[in-house]
Amino acid sequence: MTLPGDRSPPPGPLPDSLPSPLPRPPGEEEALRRLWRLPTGLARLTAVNNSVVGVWYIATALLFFLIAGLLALAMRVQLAVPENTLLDHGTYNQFFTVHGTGMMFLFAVPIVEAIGVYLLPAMLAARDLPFPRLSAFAFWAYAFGGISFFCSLIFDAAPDGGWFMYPPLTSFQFSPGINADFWLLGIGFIEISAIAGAIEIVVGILRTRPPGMTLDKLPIYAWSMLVMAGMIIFAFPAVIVATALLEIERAFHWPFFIAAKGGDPLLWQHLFWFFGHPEVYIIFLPAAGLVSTMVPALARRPLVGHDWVVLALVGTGFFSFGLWVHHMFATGIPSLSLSFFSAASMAVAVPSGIQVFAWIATLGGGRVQWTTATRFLMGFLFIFVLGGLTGVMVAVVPFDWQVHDSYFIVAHLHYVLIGGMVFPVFAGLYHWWPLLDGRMLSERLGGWAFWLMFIGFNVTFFPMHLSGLLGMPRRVYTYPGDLGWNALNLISTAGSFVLALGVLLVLVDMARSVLGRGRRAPGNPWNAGTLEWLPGRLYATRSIPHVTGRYPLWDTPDLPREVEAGAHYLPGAPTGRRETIVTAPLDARPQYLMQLPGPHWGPFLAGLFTAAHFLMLTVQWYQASLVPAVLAVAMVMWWLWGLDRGADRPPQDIGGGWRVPVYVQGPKSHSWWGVVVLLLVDGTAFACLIFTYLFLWTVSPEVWPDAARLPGLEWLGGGLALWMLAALAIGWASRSLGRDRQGALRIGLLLAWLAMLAAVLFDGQAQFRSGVKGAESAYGAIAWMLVAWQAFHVAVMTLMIGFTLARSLAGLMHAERRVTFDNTMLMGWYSAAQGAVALLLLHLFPRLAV
Ligand code: HEM
Ligand SMILES: [Cu+2]
Repeated sequence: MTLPGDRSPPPGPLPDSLPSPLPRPPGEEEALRRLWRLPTGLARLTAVNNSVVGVWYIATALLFFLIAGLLALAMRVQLAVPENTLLDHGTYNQFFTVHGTGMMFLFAVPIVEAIGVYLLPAMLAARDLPFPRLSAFAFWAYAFGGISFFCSLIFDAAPDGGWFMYPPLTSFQFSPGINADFWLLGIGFIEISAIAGAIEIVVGILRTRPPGMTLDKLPIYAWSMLVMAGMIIFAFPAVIVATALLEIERAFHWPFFIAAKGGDPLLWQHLFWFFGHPEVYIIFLPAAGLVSTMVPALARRPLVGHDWVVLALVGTGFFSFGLWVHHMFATGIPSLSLSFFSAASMAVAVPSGIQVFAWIATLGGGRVQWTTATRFLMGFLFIFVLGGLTGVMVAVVPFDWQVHDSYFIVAHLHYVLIGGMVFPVFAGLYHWWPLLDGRMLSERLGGWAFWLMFIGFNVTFFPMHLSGLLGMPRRVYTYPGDLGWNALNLISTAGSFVLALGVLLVLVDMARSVLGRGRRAPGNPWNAGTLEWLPGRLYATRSIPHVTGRYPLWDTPDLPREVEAGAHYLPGAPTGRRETIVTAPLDARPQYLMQLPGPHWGPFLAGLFTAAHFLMLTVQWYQASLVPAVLAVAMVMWWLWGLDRGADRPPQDIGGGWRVPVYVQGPKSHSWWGVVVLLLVDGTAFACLIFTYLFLWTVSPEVWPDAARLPGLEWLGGGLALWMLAALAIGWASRSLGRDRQGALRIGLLLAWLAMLAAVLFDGQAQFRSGVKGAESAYGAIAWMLVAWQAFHVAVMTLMIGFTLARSLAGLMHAERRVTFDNTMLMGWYSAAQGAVALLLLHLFPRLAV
């Protein structure tokens, strides 16, 4: 399909007609306001605007930071003096596990995503993210899930296996209560919301940029978020698979990690650290992106070495995947691979170094404004460089053996995490606060808060390097008084209270502003150059500017006024709905007008029911848990039903000589992109299962069956035929839809569904006949796991095909309105391909290798 707009010149320089000198029609702005206004009263919970959900999201993450921080204070009090009895051993274990897990999964990752949800659309001058209800759902699932996770402490049921939960310590034998299940619960939520967030961010950055913002003009923060989202897509599936395997082992005793039956606890470490190492950069890169955005604004000059910084971000994202093994130096890995990973771990310091130099050069060459944000940035640079140095030290294998699991590591990791992400985030709070409610935070209180936090931080964590070198192991709840650690520990504890006081002061400052006590901020208080400082309301900017440089507000000082006057793209709401412009991923030419969904109860309720479902699973009310599960799915379908409206309007004029359609389907649509990103996640998870299969075979080939015990090859052929049939049926349905033959479409969908169902039953029957049981050996466990994975996909397809059929029957789908069908088609083809690959692996690999 060629777009009517395609004949216009590509948006490099500003089109002649912009800024448009014409007066805007009366009522245009009021219409925008009305369409984007917030529901009031209880219905406020139905809001989906990114600028509102983003604030809730940030606030919730900060709340979890405080709770996890209070646990840290309690631990420090316990360790202040030797042989203290404030916390007993078990409680201490729960505290450090909930602290570490809470900080990593419920604070650090969510807050960087939350800031992205809030800030990205503003920086891209988009009216909202592409899937607002999805972000609202992700937020609610996270909020409810996080609260239930922390509540497990009250019932003395909190996990206690450390934040990385190594089996066998966490297996049903050694951790029989439900404590470990609570960890898996908390992680389950963050997995859901992190992935939903990653889909939003990727599609948002690649498709909802303003016209003219080609990739080389993309704000550096958006680059960092794009890399971060990409890393989530390829890293989180590993931890999803790891937690699923552990949970299944705990529930059904399938031995993935139990050595006596051919499993291997090291499998956990591989999967966990394949995720866990990139995790550190998932946290750090967005923080670096914030820094790279604040530094030019505060130094009043463009970022030095912009292209190098982009390269460093992409490079870090890429290489950090190769480094997981450095967390396993002490596990007896062959020494050649040790040296390789050791060198690689040091090499990753290079891109961080590039960024540090770029920041220093920018600050050095500019006239720096000394704000509270600047102070936090300086603090960040200082602490982060020290943390990087100790990082290079522990990348040296013999040194790592010395300090492994000592307080040196605790000191290092807090230097990197607090220096690398907490300080930039606090700088960001001070820097971007005026966007929230038009008030400044107090520079005076901010100065105090910074010095308390900076001094407190160093007094807390610097002595830990020394106590670590003196041999103090991590994760001990107390220690005898004659080892020379007493003074160091007392100093650390005192420091942690100074740090806490600094955080408290920031809270006081924020509370003052919320209560209306802060100074009113001018429109662009720091004279920054990026688009988030355009005057904006719930619908973001009045009109969407044409971008011609990296710092549009510096290039065109008059831009705020022009944009407010509606002189750029999309000054009103031509279709009478919420909408934003979708541009081409590379050259940012306008492609279509995306209609955005508005407030709805679905996301809130779906989040609530999802939480209830997981909670009931955790306390082992398996049957009852089905009720909220069904309800959650129903809520999702309810909110989806009203979407996919089709091209119910003719193409619309968005200004600048562009007339664009209001609906596209196929690979151009944002929905197609969203599903493709989801399938990348799915495919990575499947790859992790294949890795699991091969890894378990390398450690215990003796539990693999020989050909005689395998189901016959006719089971392979039959299974492949059924999956193939399913794929063909979907293709046929797609063609029928293209010709508007609804009957054939429905038959095709039903046929595809029946074929998939039959395929899974057939595969299961084959395994069943061969007599292999899941609990019998590592082979049985992974073989059945692969079947279960297909069954899960068939369950998803049942819902999707049912939904698509319902829309066909309701007359909501035809040749020019097929986005819903396309989503089902992509998922269906993927599931069939995955089913076929799993079959080939299960049937052929043992025949070839054993
Ligand atoms: C705000 C001040 C903080 C203090 C005073 C603090 C203190 C502590 C203490 C005392 C431990 C236990 C060490 C042990 O017994 O082995 C610990 C562990 C840990 N902390 Fe913090 N922490 C703070 C902030 C953070 C932040 C912001 C993060 C991450 C973003 C973080 C991540 C961790 C992790 C991952 C562990 C390891 C938990 C485990 O061993 O399973 N901490 N912290
Ligand atoms: Cu690492």
